[in-house]
Amino acid sequence: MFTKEVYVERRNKLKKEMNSGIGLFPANPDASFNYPANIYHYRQDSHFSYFFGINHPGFCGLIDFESGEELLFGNDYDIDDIIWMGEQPSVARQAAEVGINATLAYSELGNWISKAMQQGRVIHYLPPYRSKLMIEMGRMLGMPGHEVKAGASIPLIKAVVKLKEIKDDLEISEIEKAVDVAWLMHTTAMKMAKPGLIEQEIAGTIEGIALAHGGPVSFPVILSINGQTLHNHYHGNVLTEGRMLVVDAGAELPSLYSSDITRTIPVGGKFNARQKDIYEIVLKANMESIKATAPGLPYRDMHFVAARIIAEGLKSVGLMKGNTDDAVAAGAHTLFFPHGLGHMLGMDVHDMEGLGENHVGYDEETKRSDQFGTAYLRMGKRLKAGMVMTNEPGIYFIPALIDKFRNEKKFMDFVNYDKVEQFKDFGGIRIEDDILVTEQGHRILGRPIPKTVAEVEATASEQRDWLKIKGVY
Ligand SMILES: [Mn+2]
Repeated sequence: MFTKEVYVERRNKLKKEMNSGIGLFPANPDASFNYPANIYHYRQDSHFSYFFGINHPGFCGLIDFESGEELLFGNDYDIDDIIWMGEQPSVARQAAEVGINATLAYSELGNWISKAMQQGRVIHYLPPYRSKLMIEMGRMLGMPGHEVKAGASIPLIKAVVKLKEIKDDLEISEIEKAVDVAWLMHTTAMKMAKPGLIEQEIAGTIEGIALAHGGPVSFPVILSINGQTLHNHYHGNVLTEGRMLVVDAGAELPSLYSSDITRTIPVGGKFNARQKDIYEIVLKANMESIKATAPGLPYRDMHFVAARIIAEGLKSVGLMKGNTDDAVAAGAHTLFFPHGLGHMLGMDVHDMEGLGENHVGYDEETKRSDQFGTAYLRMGKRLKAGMVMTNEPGIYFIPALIDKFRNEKKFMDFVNYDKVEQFKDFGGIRIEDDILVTEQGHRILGRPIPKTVAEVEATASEQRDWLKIKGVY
């Protein structure tokens, strides 16, 4: 948790954006997996954490945007809780630590809200995503649980996006620490990517590195020799020479700030000629689109910088043909690059995605494309200093997509399908960094993680130090 001034300032800024009604910020409840008392690792809601700091369930924060009053609802622990979980600070003390003086028992919350609603006050809340909370909020707001999400406040969503899209120095330094943990995760994966290992041995080890630094992974580890599947969570394959391992993984810190990094590693430590050709194209797309990143430009332009480099590169190796600009305008590159360049990053690995991608990644001026592939671009809006987002181009050979496009005779002028057929056993390559937009341009966050062919091959040729699971910051 940060100092109380941080939370006071964040709430004050929100009050400046909102001038009427009441803001309701519930903490995340616990979530059970195989029976009620066996619960998942507790994860606080990022918005509650941003404004109220407390990392426990059973709380709800309220801000009266008219009077400026702030109120925290929560229950003090009883003797049974203390026996099982140890002494816990009182609600009043936890509230004071984040600069709130008024507290009430959680059981008072429902009454408090109905009274406010009877007085005609508008209750603003962000869209809930956990069904338990939807049911509870529905009960308090007097509507069926499944209707709660649709009633989320657009003004509050817009205000929260406006505040949270700009990261201050404190937040940037947390994200950089999370990237430093990812550095150890990824360099360890590189050193372990030897023939004969099973994917899960590497996936489990790097997840352990995140845990050893105080947080879980920021999303389930994506690690596969079948890198053509964008989000592959199956970890049962044996690594063999001639394959590449795509590792997309990041760490979450106790402060909830996260990293999201992808590297592609040749099993055994050396890329073959065909792999190197494609790798260099993805690397160039990554590095040139990072180089072009600056405040004032729409991120969609960076996406198309990468798309053009990918199309041009694939032309140079005979997989695409025709005029590059026409190919990209037609969307022919999406056969190989069927996703967007990146997304915002913060406390959530897809920062604020739950508020609606169109509110977070787009603005009045930049609207989402409906073209296949480009529609998946989660972030297209104009950049401002302080924004943090990922840059993650890739080239994939997805046999089912190749067959589909070929059967539909799509992009016949731009794709050399006969040559593409020979790449159906290739897999995929993705390279991802976390980028801060600065006043001058941009900065790649955190300790540099091997990325060029020479750097990746050098690290992948090393032996892993089996004792090193901790100590990057
Ligand atoms: Mn990502």
